Amino acid sequence: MNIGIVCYPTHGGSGVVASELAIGLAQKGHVIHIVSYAPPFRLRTFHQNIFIHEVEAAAYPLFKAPSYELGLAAKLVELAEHHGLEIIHAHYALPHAASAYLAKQIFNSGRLKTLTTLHGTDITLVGADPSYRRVVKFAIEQSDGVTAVSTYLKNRTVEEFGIRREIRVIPNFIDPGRPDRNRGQCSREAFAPHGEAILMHASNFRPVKRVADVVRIFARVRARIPAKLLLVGDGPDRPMVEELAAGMNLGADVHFLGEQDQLEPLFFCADLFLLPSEQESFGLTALEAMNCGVPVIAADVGGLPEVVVHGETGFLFPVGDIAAMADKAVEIMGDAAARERLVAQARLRAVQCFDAAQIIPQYEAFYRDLVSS
Ligand code: GMT
Repeated sequence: MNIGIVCYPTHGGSGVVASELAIGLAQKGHVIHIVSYAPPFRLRTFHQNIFIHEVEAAAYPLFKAPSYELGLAAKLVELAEHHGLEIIHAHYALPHAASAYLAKQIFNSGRLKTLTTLHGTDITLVGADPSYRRVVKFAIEQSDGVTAVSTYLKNRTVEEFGIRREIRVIPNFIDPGRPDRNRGQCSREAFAPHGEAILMHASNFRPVKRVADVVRIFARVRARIPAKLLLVGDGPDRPMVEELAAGMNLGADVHFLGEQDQLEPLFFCADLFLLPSEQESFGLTALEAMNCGVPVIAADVGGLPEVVVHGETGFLFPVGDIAAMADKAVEIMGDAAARERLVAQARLRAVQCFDAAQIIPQYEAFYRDLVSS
């Protein structure tokens, strides 16, 4: 098939899922056109059958800002006309699904179908804002197909927007081979020269991730056992988090690594992954940690319970319960046998339930349903 994938190019989960889906589909012989405002970071190396198209949106003195939405729609129409696109797969409703709808109307042929994948904050945060919600609801209702990355997100979409149409749940996925390709690239000793425990967190440092909680959990852990913290990512909360860590005299034990294209090398240095988010429709980083055999301590919210099995592959606690999260981290680090069980179960669940080889065919099947309808 000839598939257009619209996504964000940045270090966010939706861009990672879209890029990995593109790679998996291209390996199966489909022709993939990636449409975004920059090449997605996971697609900066060459992949056969993947073509990258950057959207241009002209500035004009009358405009408050160039219209990315219109530039995206125009690019999609061009691809439909000149490259025979059969499907536009919009990752993240806003504005991608709206631009896909517009492109379909302009192209005006039954041949072009649209599929929207809802990822999380496009429904729970920004999409629910009164300034966008009517457009998001319309775009979801008008898509030929809609998927959500968790049952939680599907239900939340139905409640939040009163959607009645079918929404298929297709969970996010991992490549079970990725860990082996990234083993041994990170020196544990460089971060923890005296055998300290290593805790890790990775996110876009937005308020929804509660990175300050990560630092406070770490402070409690470090007060009881020697430990280091790896903080991966960047975003609006980073200055606040840096100040907090310095103010708590954690400076030398907290490593701010900034944005990293590959998390796997770092997972191999980590003993535990922390994800205490306020909201998480799925928690792709938790799944990626599990794929590398890293147990997860996370908030019991959103779709995280569909990924992390409490007591088996990690532990879930109420949002903000930093005392319980820290106690559990210390307990796990003090019990080698229990940690080993968690490590094995985390990897097993990632591979058994979220292998790309099982999930990508679900998208292919959906594309086929749409193309033949
Ligand atoms: O975490 C973010 O805010 C980024 C966002 C994105 O679209 O990149 O992540 C959302 O989509 C991911 C991929 O499906 C999910 O794993 C994340 O849980 C989800 N984030 C939230 O719901 C906060």
